[in-house]
Amino acid sequence: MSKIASVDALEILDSRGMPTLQVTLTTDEGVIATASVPSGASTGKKEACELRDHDPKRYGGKGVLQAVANVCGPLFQAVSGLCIFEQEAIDQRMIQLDGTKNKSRLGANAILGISLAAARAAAMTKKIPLYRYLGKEEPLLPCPMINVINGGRHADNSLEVQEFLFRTVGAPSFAEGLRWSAELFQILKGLLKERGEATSVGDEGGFAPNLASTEAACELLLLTREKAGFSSREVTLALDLAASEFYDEIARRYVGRKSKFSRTPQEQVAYLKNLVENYPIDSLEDGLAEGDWEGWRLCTKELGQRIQLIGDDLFVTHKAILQEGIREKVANAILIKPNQVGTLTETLECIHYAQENGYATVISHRSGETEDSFIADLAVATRAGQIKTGSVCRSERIAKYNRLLTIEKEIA
Ligand code: 2PG
Ligand code: MG
Repeated sequence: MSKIASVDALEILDSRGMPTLQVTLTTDEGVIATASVPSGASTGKKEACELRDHDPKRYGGKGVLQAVANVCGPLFQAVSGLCIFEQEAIDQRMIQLDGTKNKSRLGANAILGISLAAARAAAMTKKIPLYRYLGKEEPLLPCPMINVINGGRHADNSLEVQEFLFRTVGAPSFAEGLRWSAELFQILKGLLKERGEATSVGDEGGFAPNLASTEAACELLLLTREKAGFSSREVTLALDLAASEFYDEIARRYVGRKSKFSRTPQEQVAYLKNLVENYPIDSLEDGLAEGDWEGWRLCTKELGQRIQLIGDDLFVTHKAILQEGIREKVANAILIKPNQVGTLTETLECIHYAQENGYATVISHRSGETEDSFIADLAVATRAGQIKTGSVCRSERIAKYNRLLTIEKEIA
């Protein structure tokens, strides 16, 4: 009993209007679970392969009908009849059938859809919440990292840095942290309006104003914090530079695409140091590019004792790359995105490995999201400590925060 009886998939749209997958899995006991797969804009080179159709007549080549067919055909054949509680066996079967290093034959998007739907079906079968099924220890609510200003690839504005975030590190509960964040967001909106700046939002729900520089954005966030009445102990700033997006691998230089600068890796580290000295920033993500391990090493040496240094494109949720990072003393935290690796089992392995080695873990959304709130349960179950799932607007982001509010009430 509790065996996988059927699997179906549908091409749906993500929050950017791009096609992605929704997978529905049914067990022989009639339990029906659905999961959807997100998609990123600023992707790491070593991410598992997101299978797209490349048919120019549909969605500009971005359709996922082949991935849908893979779910319904070969992947279903591979997992059909497996016990729903054997997550590792389910994932392993799919990995084996795919047979490539980066899941490029059948698609990490197709594989992840089944992987997540299987876990959800298992929780439903046991009649327990997903976070209880996924976690063996006491659940822990994460501190939110709220992305209030979007730049880089996530907005058509002047800002090079992809994400400016508030961290409500001093909040006594998740609900309070979220309230603080929502209040900060509204105050920021007012300040932008006063200055005649646009209050339209980017892909992840943060504002996308045409501010003059990274520093100008940080100043504005400081003013916002002050106006909202929060201290430096209660609310801190974080940046995701997504620096792989502006690194020239041949010249080995960081070159601005929206603003004019060209820096060597050493200069980039000095620049980051300067930012941390001038602003209450206690977390930097992808401050260096994925291909610049020299720069990463230097940055970790200079700043690793002082603040959180998160590897996103750098580690792409791959345990083997994280292992190398730990050996090389690179970064001290990892961003976790299940679709970067393509199965729940590998995601959990990577989280546990990071935690065992003293690296902080931040569970993350993608810029292209759906209303699926799986990562909220994942964050609680794994005691990740932090979650980054966009701003406090746009329903695909809010779905995760609202799910966390529900969980917090449930476990109180
Ligand atoms: C990031 C993510 C999520 P994307 O770089 O951290 O915020 O963006 O999904 O575009 O990779
Ligand atoms: Mg990132």
